[in-house]
Amino acid sequence: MSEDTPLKFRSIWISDVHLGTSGCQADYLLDFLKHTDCEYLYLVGDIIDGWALKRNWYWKQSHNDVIQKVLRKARKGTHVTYVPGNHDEGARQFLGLMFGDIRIEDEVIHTTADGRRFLVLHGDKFDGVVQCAKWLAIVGDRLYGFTLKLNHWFNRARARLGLGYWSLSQYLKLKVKTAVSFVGKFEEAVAAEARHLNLDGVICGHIHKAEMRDIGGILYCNDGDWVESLTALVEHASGELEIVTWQKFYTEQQTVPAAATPTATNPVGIAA
Ligand SMILES: [Mn+2]
Repeated sequence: MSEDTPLKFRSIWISDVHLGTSGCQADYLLDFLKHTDCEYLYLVGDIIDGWALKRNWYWKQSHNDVIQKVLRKARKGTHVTYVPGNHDEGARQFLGLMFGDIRIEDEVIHTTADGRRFLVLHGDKFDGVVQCAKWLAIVGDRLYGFTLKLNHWFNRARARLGLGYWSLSQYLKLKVKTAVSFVGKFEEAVAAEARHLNLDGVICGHIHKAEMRDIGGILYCNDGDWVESLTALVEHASGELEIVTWQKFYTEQQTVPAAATPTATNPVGIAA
């Protein structure tokens, strides 16, 4: 894949970039934006993490570069729509306005090349419907092995203090199970909204879990995030939707082809 032939898509959706936090994988996103081209670009919320910036200022050159890259795309003719999320809710006071060449909307309807209509929104408004700690959904099962170890030391300390056994791992396992059911309930609630509006599907972000599946006749799509999963949702010229994981492509690009490695033509090698 060369620098001057970007991958062409009809539309691209990205969300949960969290610029302004150390967790933001701005370099990967920059690489993705450099190597792709589209007619419609949707920024589906939590692009800049205003909450985190208020607590602690963190801003790198690559974070500027992401913004510059998006503004440049908008100037060059890409239709850019910014749908603010809860972490960048400050932008919600500008709904319906244009910011340079970027349109700011609370939620929009996107029609695919094959005529299907999708509701595009961040998704945080369903937090009230689905009451549960959302961070648990992100942490997931990976924490479990660690908590088992932690549980061992935790209960040794409790025993020393003359306290009875209390299973931290059991407690967290229950919480993780609740988190898994939170994801399911969130997805169903978002799909129900699209069904209510007589649409074919919904595209959102917020829970940092890329997904594309049918929920009772509604195509639920989540474009994931750029903190951990490095994913985007793309629409091909045909109208077909697909989740792209950029980490994989990025790694492929970094792989040096065998032909490029030094060979016997190296004069130093010959002299030796
Ligand atoms: Mn969010």
